[in-house]
Amino acid sequence: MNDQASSSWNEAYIALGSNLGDRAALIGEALRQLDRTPGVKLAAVSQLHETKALVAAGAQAQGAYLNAAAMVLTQLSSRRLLDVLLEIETKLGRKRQVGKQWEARTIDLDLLLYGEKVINEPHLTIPHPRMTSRHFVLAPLAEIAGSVIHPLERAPVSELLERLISNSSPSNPE
Ligand code: PH2
Ligand code: MG
Ligand code: MG
Repeated sequence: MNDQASSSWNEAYIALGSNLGDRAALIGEALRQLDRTPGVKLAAVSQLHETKALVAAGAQAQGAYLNAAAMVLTQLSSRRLLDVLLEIETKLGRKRQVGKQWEARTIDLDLLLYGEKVINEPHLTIPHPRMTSRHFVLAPLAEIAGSVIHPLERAPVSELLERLISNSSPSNPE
């Protein structure tokens, strides 16, 4: 796709998560920083969902997450928006270590959807490849984007959530 910032406003959806520090304050601050970014307007935010941490098989249990979803209108390209998300994560104390993608984190900002675009690049895959299998992503997202169509599944987010719930074990809903 064209990487230039265009003057049109595109709808993008972002997943937020935190399980380290003052989780609600960190999510609130991430949303404020997003809204303050030139070319980004915060348009909708879900409730905060407290969710059991999903960890790698065999890993130690972690503190519960707060998860949320947000919709922004943006003039930034998807790559530029991803850079903004990474910058905000760094400012809010996120430490990234190679091979530790399951560590507890102060803030995680994942780009889920960018309009109806499908992007497969080394550092950017849209739609987010794991969003359809994660209750902690789909449940907040369905609050603000239930009728939005997932461009690969060709189904609305509310239906993806229903499918996931009916296929998952009741003892482990997240
Ligand atoms: N994010 C992860 C790994 N595990 N578990 C919950 N409940 N919520 C998350 O946002 C989450 C997770 C990696 O990004
Ligand atoms: Mg992430
Ligand atoms: Mg994540």
